[in-house]
Amino acid sequence: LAIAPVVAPAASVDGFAKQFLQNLNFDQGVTLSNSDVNDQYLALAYTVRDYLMARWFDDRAQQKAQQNKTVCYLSAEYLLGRQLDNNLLAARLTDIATEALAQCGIDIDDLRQVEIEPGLGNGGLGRLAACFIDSLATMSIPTIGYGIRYEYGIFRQAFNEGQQVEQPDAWLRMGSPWDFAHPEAAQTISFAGTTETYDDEGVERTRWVPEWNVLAVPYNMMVPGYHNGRVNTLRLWRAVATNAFDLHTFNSGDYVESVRAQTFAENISKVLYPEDSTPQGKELRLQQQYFFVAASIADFIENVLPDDFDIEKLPERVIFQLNDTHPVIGVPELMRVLVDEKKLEWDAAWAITQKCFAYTCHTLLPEALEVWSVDLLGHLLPRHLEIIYRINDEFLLEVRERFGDDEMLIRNMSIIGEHPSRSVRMAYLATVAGSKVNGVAELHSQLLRDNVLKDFATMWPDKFTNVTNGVTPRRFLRLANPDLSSLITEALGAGWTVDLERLRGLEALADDADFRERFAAVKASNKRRLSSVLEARGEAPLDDGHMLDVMIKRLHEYKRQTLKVLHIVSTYEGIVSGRLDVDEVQARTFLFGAKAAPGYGMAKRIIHLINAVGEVVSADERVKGKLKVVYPANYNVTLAERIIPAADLSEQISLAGKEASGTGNMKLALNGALTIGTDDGANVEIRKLVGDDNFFLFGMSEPEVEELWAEGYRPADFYQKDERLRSAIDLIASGAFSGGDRTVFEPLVSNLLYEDRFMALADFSTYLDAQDRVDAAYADQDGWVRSAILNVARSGYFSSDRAMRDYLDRIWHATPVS
Ligand code: DL6
Repeated sequence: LAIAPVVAPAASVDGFAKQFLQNLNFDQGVTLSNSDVNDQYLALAYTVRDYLMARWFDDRAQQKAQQNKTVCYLSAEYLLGRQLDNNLLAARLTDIATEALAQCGIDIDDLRQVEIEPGLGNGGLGRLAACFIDSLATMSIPTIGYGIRYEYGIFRQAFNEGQQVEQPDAWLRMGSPWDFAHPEAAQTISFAGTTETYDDEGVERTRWVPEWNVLAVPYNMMVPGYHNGRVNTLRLWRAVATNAFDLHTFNSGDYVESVRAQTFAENISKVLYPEDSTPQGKELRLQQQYFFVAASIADFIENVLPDDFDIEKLPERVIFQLNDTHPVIGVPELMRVLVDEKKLEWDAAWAITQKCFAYTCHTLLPEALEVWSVDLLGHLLPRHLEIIYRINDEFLLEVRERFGDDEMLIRNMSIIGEHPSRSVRMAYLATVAGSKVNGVAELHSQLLRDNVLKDFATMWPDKFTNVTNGVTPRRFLRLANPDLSSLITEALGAGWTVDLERLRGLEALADDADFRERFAAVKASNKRRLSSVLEARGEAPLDDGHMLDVMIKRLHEYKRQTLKVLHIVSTYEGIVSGRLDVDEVQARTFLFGAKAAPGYGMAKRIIHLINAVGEVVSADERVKGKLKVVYPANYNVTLAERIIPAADLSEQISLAGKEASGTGNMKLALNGALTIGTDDGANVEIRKLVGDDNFFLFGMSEPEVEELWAEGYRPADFYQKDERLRSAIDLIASGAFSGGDRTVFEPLVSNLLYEDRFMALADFSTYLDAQDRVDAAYADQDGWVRSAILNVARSGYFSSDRAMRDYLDRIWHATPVS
């Protein structure tokens, strides 16, 4: 039977209303009058889906027919944020839907609040993946994002007496209208067991005899391009037991034990690991990684490629982009598929594999570079370990050929590390296998070449490249900041949403007093909007006239939230001790948003300190109206979309050489916040673009950091030297923020004075000087707004569309679908 072509419903208010009511009746099983907001939200989501469906079918069919090269983005994390508004915007349905719902007596804003964002990522890396797939759809690049459909995403953060407590993120509990399960397309994924050789018509081959397996069931989500009628796919895998019941156990009467097997399998996609920069070598995490990567590779080969596809041509049809090391086990997996299943010669398989993978590194922290114990990997994936050993043997032969028998070099470059115990270095495996290796900002890529992967860069200089990160202007300007977007569109026309460099046109308007006034009015209104959001969450409202000083990012010592706290404490101490004239101090609200990895004790202490300082400062009459600290719990994408447009000052104060790029820095600059920052990550490029006059630089440069370490860093010397620093630290140590109990923050104080791995104390004095410059600049409101406009005007480079163009030109070489 021919399948009837799917036609999108009529794009009219009446057509939309009709479809919405139908979905309410037939999918939710309620009438309008007895529906609640969740029913209405789900019916609205189904309606938006209905409009996108025909395009989605078309795109998948066309992708198969056209045989274009597909970008397969392999990422263990996608921090998507809410979907409704993004999809309405992409499909040009926002006004139609608003009006259609109004006709039904529903305020669409009430439905927006119901959506629970899928928090399937930890922070920057996962949010970057979400920005990239948005851009690729908007640019009509055939793409499949592959990942894991965690049942529980990043934990919900709450505060109990100022301390972080974690609660499970049951994001699926009210339904999941944006994805489609396809059990018929499930892949069987195997684990453990042994390997054996066998005679295959005179050729000795190896095969894997696994011990157990699970089903990987794909859930497809639509990724609509902005106003281009294209819809790509994000395919997230969920683990399901292959046999719901172990029949033997079942028959023996142990029903409970037989169900346990199912739970065991389903654990694989149960929860996102909440560590963003210190991966624990946990078996379940390796299971997750192999699970989604093996399913994705099999899916692409079996379901996306035509049946008669010549596998030797694989590199013409796909590039698997490795988003950090999490999917790197895909390298031996593709080798296994090509050698063991497709029966290719090793060398031919390796040549194909190398062309099919490229690797993005997202860190500079040694502890963030994933390694897997050989024992664990060999136990869970025995055939893969054999393959990794062979890749390594052949690679080390190449090293010997190039550099001679330099045993130290060989040991340093080996994919297998020997200390402290034998392990597989996943970043090295990715570097050896990848056709390209890129860092995520100029400085980061340079440090990869010069330090982290130096020997590899010497061996293969052309393999290394840079692609500076970017953010999607659709979500982070057009949707998050509608008033600024309207102002920009009025000034420049609508094209900036897909061509962000057009923002340059605003430069001339920075000198236009009327435009500045309107720009400032937008910022003020965004602050009021944020204030209402905070009030609705039970926080105090924002005070008028305050500079909004924002530090939103994961809590990590290298990002130096402690330095920010020291600034707050120092200002507070300065006012109460009379060192600072209260009338001279610029009124500020310090806003933090940050989650700490649950097992990261020091980061959790820092959260406690921020909240403790906030409580004391906000309650002290002597600083009333001048200083306030706000720390809303559970910072996520939804909250970021409210904070960023309201911010005046963006804190990007990591120790130089530690933040790979940062992307919050880009979002804040794009929304007209001025940055106070070190020369680190993408700050370097932001400063270059917006200009020194519109950026507050402080702190040591990366070479200065190295030099100070080499000399022997003694943080206590800085404490002794700087009275402001001494007073601030002494105040914390005195128990002033812990009800007189000196023990509460003692570990934090000692860590700062005697270790301070991220050199907060060394950068303290230049940080405070830079904050004085911020105050002076803010006092000249006209000048500040001018700088803010120039920040927006010069941030076009940080669009993820540009980042995608760079990946396409330098790494992927894929072309748009016509
Ligand atoms: O590239 C996206 C994002 C960068 O902007 C951050 O600078 C970087 O810390 C983050 N990396 C990670 C991975 N692990 N660590 N650390 O989240 O990637």
